[in-house]
Amino acid sequence: MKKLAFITGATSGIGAACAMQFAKNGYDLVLTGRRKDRLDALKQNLVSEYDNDVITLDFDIRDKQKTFEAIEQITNNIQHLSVLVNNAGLSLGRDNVADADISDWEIMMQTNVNGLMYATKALLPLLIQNKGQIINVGSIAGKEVYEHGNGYCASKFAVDALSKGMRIDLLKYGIKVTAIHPGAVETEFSVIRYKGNQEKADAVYKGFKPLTPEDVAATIFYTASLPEHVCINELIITPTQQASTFHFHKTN
Ligand code: NDP
Ligand code: 8X3
Repeated sequence: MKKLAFITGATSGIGAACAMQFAKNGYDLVLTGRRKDRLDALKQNLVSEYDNDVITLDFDIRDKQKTFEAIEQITNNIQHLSVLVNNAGLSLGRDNVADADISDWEIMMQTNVNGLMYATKALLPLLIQNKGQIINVGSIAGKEVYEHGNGYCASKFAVDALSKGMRIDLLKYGIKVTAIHPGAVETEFSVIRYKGNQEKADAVYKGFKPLTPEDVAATIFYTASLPEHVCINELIITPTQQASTFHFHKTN
């Protein structure tokens, strides 16, 4: 029987690469994000290339009611849900706690933590029904705190804690829970973090070869392709030239 992957934050970066990876491997898809034009373009692209059903849902994952309503309206079409990739997320600002904007912290917590919980809760009945898998995209920032990482690190530490808690609580339902914690991946992430300052964003990836969104998507798919009795609980993936949030071997 065909499987379905529900991917949040599919309009860009890791989420968009996951959409391609799962489509290529025969999965039907639900793709979410706020930017409807991007979702429409991605769907058109996928449908022309692969023979899969693709549903797109544009909503703000910080909005609990909209998230539940959007999922509710497609429940009948996604009975074969087997993988939820909780990927939607962002970082805003890289400032000292003393200077950081409290609304940046709020948006990161609402998106990276609340949004992940809303999508998970809304889809859990189907995941339980199908003994599915939840794949949470955390970050190396959820493993180690770094200078000026404050609010973002806190949100990703929460993703780490939630992933571990879900793994334990959902054990009895036969659900796999996997946390993927990437280091530096070149996406729109840094442009958003630095609020449109392309120069600062580009500087993040200078002097080393960062991960591509496709590298992370391939790893995520790998964890979804394992036999039923095998679960990867967590995985930290970094560029070869990055050993921690702080240690980089920059060569040019
Ligand atoms: P991108 O900015 O390229 O993609 C982020 C995605 O999240 C977009 O599809 C965006 O969609 C979606 N998103 C953000 N806010 C909301 C919202 N309020 N409602 C719905 N969707 C939202 O970044 P990445 O691909 O790099 O990031 C994906 C995940 O990977 C994030 O959780 C990030 O923290 C994590 N990560 C990234 C790393 C990196 O170095 N790039 C490293 C470690 C982890 P839209 O704007 O259309 O709503
Ligand atoms: C993104 C990686 O190191 O910029 O989650 O926080 S880092």
